[in-house]
Amino acid sequence: VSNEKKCERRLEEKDGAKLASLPSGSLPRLREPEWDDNLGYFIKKKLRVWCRRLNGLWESGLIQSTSGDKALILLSDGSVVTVPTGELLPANPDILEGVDDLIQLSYLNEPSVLHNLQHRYSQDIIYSKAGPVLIAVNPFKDVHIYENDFVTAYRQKLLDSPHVYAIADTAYNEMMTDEVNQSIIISGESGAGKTETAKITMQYLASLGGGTGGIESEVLQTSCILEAFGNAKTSRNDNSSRFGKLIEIQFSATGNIVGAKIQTFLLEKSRVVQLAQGERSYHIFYQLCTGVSSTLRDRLRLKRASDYNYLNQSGCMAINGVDDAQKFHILVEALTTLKICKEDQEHAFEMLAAVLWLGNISFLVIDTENHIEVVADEAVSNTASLLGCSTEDLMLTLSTSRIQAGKDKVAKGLTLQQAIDTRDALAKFIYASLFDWLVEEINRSPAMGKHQTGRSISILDIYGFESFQKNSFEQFCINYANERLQQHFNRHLFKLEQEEYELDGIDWTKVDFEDNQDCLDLFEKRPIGLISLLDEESNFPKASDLTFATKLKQHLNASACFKGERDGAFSVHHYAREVLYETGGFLEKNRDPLHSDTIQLLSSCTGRLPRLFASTWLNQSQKDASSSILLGMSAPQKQSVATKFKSQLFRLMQQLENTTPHFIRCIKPNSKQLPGTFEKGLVLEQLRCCGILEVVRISRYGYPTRMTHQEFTRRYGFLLPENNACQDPLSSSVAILQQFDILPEMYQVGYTKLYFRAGQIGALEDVRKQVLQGTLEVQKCFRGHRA
Ligand code: AD9
Ligand code: MG
Repeated sequence: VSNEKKCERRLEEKDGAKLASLPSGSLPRLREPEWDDNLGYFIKKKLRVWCRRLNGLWESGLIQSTSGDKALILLSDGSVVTVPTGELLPANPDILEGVDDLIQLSYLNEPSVLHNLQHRYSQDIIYSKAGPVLIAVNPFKDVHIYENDFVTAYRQKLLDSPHVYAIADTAYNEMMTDEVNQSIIISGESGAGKTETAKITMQYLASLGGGTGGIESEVLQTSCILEAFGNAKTSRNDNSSRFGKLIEIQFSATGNIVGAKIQTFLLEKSRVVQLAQGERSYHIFYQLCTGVSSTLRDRLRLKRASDYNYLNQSGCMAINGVDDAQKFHILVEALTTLKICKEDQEHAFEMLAAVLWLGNISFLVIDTENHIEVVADEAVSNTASLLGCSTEDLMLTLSTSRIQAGKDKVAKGLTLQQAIDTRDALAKFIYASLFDWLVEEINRSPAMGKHQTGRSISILDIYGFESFQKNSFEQFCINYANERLQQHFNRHLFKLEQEEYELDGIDWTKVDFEDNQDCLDLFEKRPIGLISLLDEESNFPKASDLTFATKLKQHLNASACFKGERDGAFSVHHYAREVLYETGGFLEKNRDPLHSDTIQLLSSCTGRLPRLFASTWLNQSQKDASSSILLGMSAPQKQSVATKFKSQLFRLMQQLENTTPHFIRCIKPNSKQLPGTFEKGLVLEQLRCCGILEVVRISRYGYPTRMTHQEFTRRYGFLLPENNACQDPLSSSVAILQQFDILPEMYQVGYTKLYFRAGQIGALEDVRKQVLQGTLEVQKCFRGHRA
């Protein structure tokens, strides 16, 4: 439906006949010389070039002379250097300095793309386009472009420069006119600005779709709750999201917000019990410890944050410029707005306090085999009382494991490490269950409609591609998710590109694109793929992280995307780059084991939430077991973390496939979270990782420079003999192209636009400039170029 509508709209705009290419005359052709064989042209015309210096960075300069494969370059700082000609690339003409859309550039090489973004960034213009993709470079300061007058300006189309508002507005309009669900997919690395961008998008939609009942403010409040429970300070970002989320905002037929639904993905549980130096656990713990009222503090038996082992292990308790106590009050308000009653709020806080006290439970080694007993102190009694179980049951669960011996179960003492693992597993389980419960509660809130309106905009804020010095199971899952999203991105962009050409009626031989299906197969193929083999090894009692690595090598070495490495490691050739994973911890993290004793303990608690968490877990395990039987597995099995994540991703992709996507790529300009600092190398790396250069590369195959016939004739029309001046824009465009006799393979004429291959506009610009400067007469300009 939407395509037909769009097509109709375009045909209405212009009834002109299709002009695929123009007859070529006998005149010599004016065109931008190919770069490879034309250093001479750049010297003669004094055109700028990029030259790569020894430090790998690009600088702009002018070629003075060439000799063999060396060129003498005058740099902008006045110095002259000798550079191999292979290290030179063409720079863009001045009129293309700081263009809104990268594909307007005549030359799409990396230094040109980078320079354009940096030029804009230095003027606080943080948004740019790369074709249909919005690029957002994190300003790390207030840029004052989100106030109400900006909302109005974008709404009324008074502004059309790239902006999140423009993307949100397009999505909103397409949803309203075409009645197709939309999605806004935000990606980028940690600290790049995804979550802020998601909030800015929601804020715009809320102000557009502000209906009655204040639902939009409730929708906005969800961010505050999710961030308190799901964000933490990391070394990369003081407010880093440790989960992925999709928020679907639903609208009525009149365009008002009627509800929202939140889905979350793979919360980082390990953070609850283990912190890296200088990082914090989830914000909520610190907010609770500092902000809680004294009566509730007594009831929760709460101490200061620094008294808890789970919080004080990293040497970081506060965040610069953040008032945790104040945040706590804002959080409570948000919970109340979303109709989570006081009683439930307190139940939730009890669970948080229980987790904190769990971390303070200690063990005493009682024999030479490292068996332990639980130290019966306030940590144990407080945990038990917060959960609603007896101290004895809690101590028994943490110190023994009951195993089946014939018909009976016998208790076996745990070693110190086993006891610590059991305690930490319980803490992680309670926290993750609390998070899921909270999301459910928010979704159940009356404000969060159950409406299936067919008019919705989903905003995806998911962890970006990660490649660290040491990569483990978490990066494995995150990068797999990004691989899936990348495929969605590629498919869509190629489709869009080709659709635009077809709709505008131009010749376009379909171009194959570099698919990442091989890499996805490497992850997903059954029975021989990374995830299947991981599951198989996870279910095998004698297996270890090392046998897992060996197994991968045995089975996957034939895949072009896989490389077995030494010492329990393997590499995956991702779309962004190769990542080395170390298998240490993979099996345990994938199994995510929880003793049946632990579940039994929670089931027996008097607290409402512990029982709820236990029964939810049991229900899920039953579902897993029946599906594992359906899948033909020999014994019923709990689904592994990787497999669960995979099916979540499949569902997500299905959901996204049914929407019209809009892509936003966030870029982090420096790693110090500083304003005004643009580190070229870091930005370039991200442009590569998030596929921006790929988009630009795709465009290079096609016709990256587009101008409507109106724009084109406005700029170059004066070059025509006077009798042509009054023609309609399309005919004028064609006349100009004919006059200049541009090679037919260098452009296409569409119904509404002209499409040029890279570099063409530069040549026309050159003639225009000379005519304007009076160095070339209009009548003679063609002859001049023929000479
Ligand atoms: V992570 O993968 O969740 O660790 P994000 O979500 O990509 O990461 P976030 O949105 O949290 O990054 O942005 C990091 C910080 O950059 C914010 O806390 C702000 O201080 C800053 N930021 C991001 N976008 C903007 C903006 N448009 N204007 C001003 C911004 N500051
Ligand atoms: Mg985030």
